[in-house]
Amino acid sequence: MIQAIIFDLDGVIVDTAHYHFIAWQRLARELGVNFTEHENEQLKGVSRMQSLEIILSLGKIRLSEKEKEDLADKKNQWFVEYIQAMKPDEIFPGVKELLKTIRSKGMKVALASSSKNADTVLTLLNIKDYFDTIVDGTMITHSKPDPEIFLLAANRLGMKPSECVVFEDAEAGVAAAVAAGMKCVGVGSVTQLGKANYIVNKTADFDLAKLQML
Ligand code: B16
Ligand code: MG
Repeated sequence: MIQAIIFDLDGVIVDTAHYHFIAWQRLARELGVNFTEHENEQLKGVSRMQSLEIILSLGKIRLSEKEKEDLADKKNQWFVEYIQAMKPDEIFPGVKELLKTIRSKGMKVALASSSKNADTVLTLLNIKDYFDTIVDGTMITHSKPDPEIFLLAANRLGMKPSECVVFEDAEAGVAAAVAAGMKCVGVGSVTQLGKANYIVNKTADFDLAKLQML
């Protein structure tokens, strides 16, 4: 029986994915790498360093570890700059209500984001209190598609993987949920998220009555 829901952050609760994209695109432009929304799909849900590696491999660019760290820092500074103006009304419509309804049914709610900036984003949006536990990129060794982040979230909730459902917008995130032995609701397109058990266009479109039938 499903007793907990684990939410990804970027692309599921709020569109920080857009801010990641424009920061990576700015860096790619400086490096002379062609980088569009299409290539950006591969970056969703994966760590900052892995994202940089993908961009460098697109441009067939080889750099030292120090140079990579400097570029990753630069991208992060831009991202942090972009999100400063975020307001609570940027939370996707209906998401707060969904979180409240889940908890009112006695189920647990966790947040599991690969982002090391998740705490800043949740604070800017003023929604930290909506979660029973928060797991972010600072607490894990392997980012999605590795199942570590979801297993840690379930563990902190005192739940078995089979009792959890994950909401994810990234291919790497869906793969991580499946690898964790959890059911997954994909937020986005069937083409990208075909391995999810159920797909919705928007997070709040999910009908909780379907939860036990996934
Ligand atoms: P940061 P999620 C992920 O967050 C993003 O989808 C991904 O694009 C980003 O590279 C990653 O966080 C790391 O973010 O650079 O802020 O540590 O989708 O797992 O909430
Ligand atoms: Mg995401």
